[in-house]
Amino acid sequence: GMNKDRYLSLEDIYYWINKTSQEYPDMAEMMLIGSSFEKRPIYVLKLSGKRPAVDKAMWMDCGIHAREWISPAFCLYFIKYALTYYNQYSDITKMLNKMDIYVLPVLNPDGYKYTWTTNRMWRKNRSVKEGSDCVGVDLNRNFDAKWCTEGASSFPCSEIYCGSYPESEPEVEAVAKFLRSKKEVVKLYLSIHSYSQMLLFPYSYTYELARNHAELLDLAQDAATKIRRFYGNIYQYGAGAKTIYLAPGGSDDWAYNQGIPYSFTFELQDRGKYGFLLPPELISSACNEALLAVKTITLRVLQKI
Ligand code: 0X9
Ligand code: ZN
Repeated sequence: GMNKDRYLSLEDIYYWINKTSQEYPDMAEMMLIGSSFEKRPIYVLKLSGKRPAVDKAMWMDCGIHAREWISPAFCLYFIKYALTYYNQYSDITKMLNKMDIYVLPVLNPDGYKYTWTTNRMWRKNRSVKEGSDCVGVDLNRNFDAKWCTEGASSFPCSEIYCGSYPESEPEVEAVAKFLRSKKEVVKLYLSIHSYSQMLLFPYSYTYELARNHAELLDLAQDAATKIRRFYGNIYQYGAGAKTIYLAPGGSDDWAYNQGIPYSFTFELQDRGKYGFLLPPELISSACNEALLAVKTITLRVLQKI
């Protein structure tokens, strides 16, 4: 398929999102939730089953960090899977019948574009700040969750620059605004990154444990165990601060503190052999195992809510 064996350019992704919403008008609604610093549109696809309206939803975003190309590829892979196999496979049918699924394929379009044209290893967005020659804010340090404390930097040239204030970046503001407006219905938040093969959950801004730590741990463990059993790959799992590092201002911690009780950040393949430069031949393997983790966690969350 179009997005299984190669990475898509930003233009191709925009085209793909639009085409997909037209091919599935009764299941996929294209929503414009904001625009980037360089004024590119930020689109969400709202996926729903063919049924009356429901009051539950999940959210998944991809492409917060520009160079993590497997992440947007996974969002597209997931959308394709959901629309193709609805009413064919019971797992995705159940998910779409019980909840709306909001998918944001490229949260950081300016950065993604920049990795295709100029610097493949760019991480941040492309915002310009008066008085600094350095460009970009780390969008996963710009959310309002213990903003800019230990694990982020207030230095604009840093790769983990937190920005001038929480939600200073239009990409973060768009997501935060959308999720605030939907926080009563969104029960599960997923953010897709790479690399290192980890399933992380709050908190990352503190070593303190989340209220439902045991439950989050159990869900992550179940997903990691299934990946290992079916595909052989090892995923570490746990609270972010302990499992990866202390890092404030992240979307997962922010969403969790908004009252979304199930919040995860996935770090997809690999464990460092290729790192961010995961070859196109490995896209389907990375996506298949991530899909298993998404389905495992979502179906179990559906039992709880
Ligand atoms: O540092 C990050 O933002 C993520 N790792 S990455 O290598 N993709 O940059 C981890 C995010 C974990 N969650 C939070 N820090 N809130
Ligand atoms: Zn990342």
